[in-house]
Amino acid sequence: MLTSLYNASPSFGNVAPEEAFHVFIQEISPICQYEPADVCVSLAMQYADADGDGLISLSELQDLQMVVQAWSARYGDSFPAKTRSGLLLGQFLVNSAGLEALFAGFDANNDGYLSKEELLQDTRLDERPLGMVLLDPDAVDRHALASRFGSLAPLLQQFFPQ
Ligand SMILES: [Ca+2]
Ligand SMILES: [Ca+2]
Repeated sequence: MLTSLYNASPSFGNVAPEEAFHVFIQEISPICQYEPADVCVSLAMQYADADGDGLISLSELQDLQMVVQAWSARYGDSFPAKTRSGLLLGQFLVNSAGLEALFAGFDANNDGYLSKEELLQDTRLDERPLGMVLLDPDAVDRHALASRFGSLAPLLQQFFPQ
C-alpha cells in the first residue's frame, strides 16, 4: 500500500513535484489496473489532498493541474502514443471547460470542496478495476458526467453513443 508521502504538497525534499508525481504514477498504475476501483480513487484523492483534510479544494486541484502539466512536458516524450494523446485530450477538455467551472459542476453541495462521493456521484463502483468500471455504460451515468463539462457537454456526448 502506498503511503501519503507522495502527495502534491510543495515540500517533497529536494525532488521536483513532477518527479514525485512520476514516481506516484508508476506506483499507482498497476494498482489502478488490477485492484478494485475504490483503492485507485482513494489513492488519487489522497495524492491531490495536500492538506490532508480528506477533501479536494480548488487550489489543490489547480496545484495538481500545474504538476500534471510540468510532468507531461518533462516526461511526455517517453509515453506511448496512446497515453500521450489521452493526456492531450484530457488537458484540452479541462482547459476548455475551465477548471473552476468543472470544479463547480462536481461540487454538488457548493461548499467549495470535492468529496469522494461528489467525484463519484455519476459512477457506481464495484470490485472491478477503475478502467473496466468507466467503460461500462451501466456503471457510469455518462449524460450526467458529460453535463458537468458545461459547454463541452454536447462534444462529450458524442463519445458516449447510447
Ligand atoms: Ca484538502
Ligand atoms: Ca462539496
